[in-house]
Amino acid sequence: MDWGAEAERRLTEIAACSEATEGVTRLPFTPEHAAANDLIRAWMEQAGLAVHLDAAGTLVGRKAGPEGTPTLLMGSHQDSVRNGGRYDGIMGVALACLAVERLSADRAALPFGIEVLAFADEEGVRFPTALMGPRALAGTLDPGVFDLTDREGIRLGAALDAFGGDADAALTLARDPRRTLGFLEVHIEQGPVLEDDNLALGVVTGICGIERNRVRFAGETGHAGTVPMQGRRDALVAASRFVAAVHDAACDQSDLRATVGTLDLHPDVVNAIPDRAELTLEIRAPEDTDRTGFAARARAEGSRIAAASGVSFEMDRTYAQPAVPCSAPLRKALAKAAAARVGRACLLSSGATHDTSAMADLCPVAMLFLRCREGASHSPREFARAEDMGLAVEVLAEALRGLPARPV
Ligand code: HGY
Ligand code: MN
Ligand code: MN
Repeated sequence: MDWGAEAERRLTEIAACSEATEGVTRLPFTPEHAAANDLIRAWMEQAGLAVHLDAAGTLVGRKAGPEGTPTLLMGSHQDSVRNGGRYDGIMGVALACLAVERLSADRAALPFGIEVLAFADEEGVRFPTALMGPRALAGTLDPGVFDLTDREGIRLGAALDAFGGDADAALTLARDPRRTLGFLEVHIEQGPVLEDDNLALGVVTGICGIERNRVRFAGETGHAGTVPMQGRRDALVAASRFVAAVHDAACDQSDLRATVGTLDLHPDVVNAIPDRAELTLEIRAPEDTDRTGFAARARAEGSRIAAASGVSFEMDRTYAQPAVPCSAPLRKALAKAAAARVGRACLLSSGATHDTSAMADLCPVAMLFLRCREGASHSPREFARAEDMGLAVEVLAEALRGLPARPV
């Protein structure tokens, strides 16, 4: 089997499960998600896995090991950002299924159980939270997330239940760490490091921490033509000053990233002064103290700008995931398998967050990165080579063969 070509075929097919034609838009608990799960179910069954949807909306493919042995978990997320790429997340599900198939082709019986997990919602694009699936397995899921709503006002819990999950039962999914060998995730790098080093694969050392904040400025609306400029309480002007101040402050901290990715206005008409401006501020850093310190300074600056503009200011954190180191023994297993196949795989950190970030609260974790053309991701331009995907299947299968049947 040409594992890379098969991976490319599968990813091309599943990319059509999208609500948009420019890139891929596949949000959790939608018809596109249901269509994608039908294809993923077939991948899992072809790999000889028994498939079920768990209460948190994760599609689980499982092959039990010998009686009493622990389980090695693999997988990634099925969802995408809006107009995203066809590799972010879903490639990790496809390659994990193919690696299990690869092992079966060799009749290689593993001394432990294996599961491939297709998580519903890693991006947190539809709802202002993320990582619900891995957090359910890690036992770190906050019940409050089920009351968060999307832009149409639909509660996450209602969307999950309607999709076939069960919000109440999702809180009881925590796995036993003693029976979990680890979690391995294969993912496109989403950056330029491997391509610049002319390398197909890399082994991740650690994943940055992240938090998302909902920021609200509220002032007073009025007629755009009759209200004098002096004394206006314009929410958008205050928000704009805040965005510029946060951006400039982040530029002074080399390994910190601060992004305002969304902005909603009210009344949002051409000839009225905005009385409400709501935005999201996302902050990432390898060190959690850098991230939380930056958030505190942003909050103070927002209050100062609001007071000077005669408007009110609120900043509420809606999601946070600490930075996580990857497990040295699992990293070694991936690096050894990669060295045997491709000569070497560099070590690199991840500025993107992943399902692995939350799985680290359950078990040892590790990630294998694939080269990403021009580092483009969260974009229709995202691309991974079929030959690199074929190599990743071989390396993942090789790494699994090398793992002991006891927690590393
Ligand atoms: O945003 C991220 O880092 C990931 O792709 N969800
Ligand atoms: Mn991803
Ligand atoms: Mn992503």
